[in-house]
Amino acid sequence: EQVEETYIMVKPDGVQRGLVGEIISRFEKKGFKLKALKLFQCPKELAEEHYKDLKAKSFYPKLIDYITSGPVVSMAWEGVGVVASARKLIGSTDPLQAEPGTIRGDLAVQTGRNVIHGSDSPDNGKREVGLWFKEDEICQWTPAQAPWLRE
Ligand code: DAT
Ligand code: MG
Repeated sequence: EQVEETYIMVKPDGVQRGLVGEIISRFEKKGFKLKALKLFQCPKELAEEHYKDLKAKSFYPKLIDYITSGPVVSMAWEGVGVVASARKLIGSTDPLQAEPGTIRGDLAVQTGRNVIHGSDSPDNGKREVGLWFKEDEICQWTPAQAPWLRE
């Protein structure tokens, strides 16, 4: 089993709506390991680099405006299978299609305000954690509960 990392971000709407604690809590309770966390005003250049694969999309300018419209909460989470599991916890891109019980399914109503980002592959997890965090912002530690989460 491969230990992976994923970049999770509460988007500006999630911060404005007071959903930060609720969202972090879901990853914490699941049993993944938090490695980095910050409230952060994203500069335009970083938003563009993060979403560079979507540059040709019609919604791209609005997406960049949205992500840079207020502070975000940036997180790096680590664990076996964390990338795909986080995507399941998050739910479909369109919150109206997202299953109840998922973050978007429970907390959002529109794609353009879908409250959270999660990396879509282990490679992108690494890329995005490296993009949003400096080396000295990432903590290497062993949670006390580790032996109670995995045998
Ligand atoms: P996800 O965030 O689920 O990985 P994505 O990577 O395809 O989805 O797109 C990134 C973000 O761009 C998404 O969270 C919201 C926005 N977006 C995607 N498709 C959109 C659309 N058709 N209209 C408006 N915004 C869209
Ligand atoms: Mg994506």
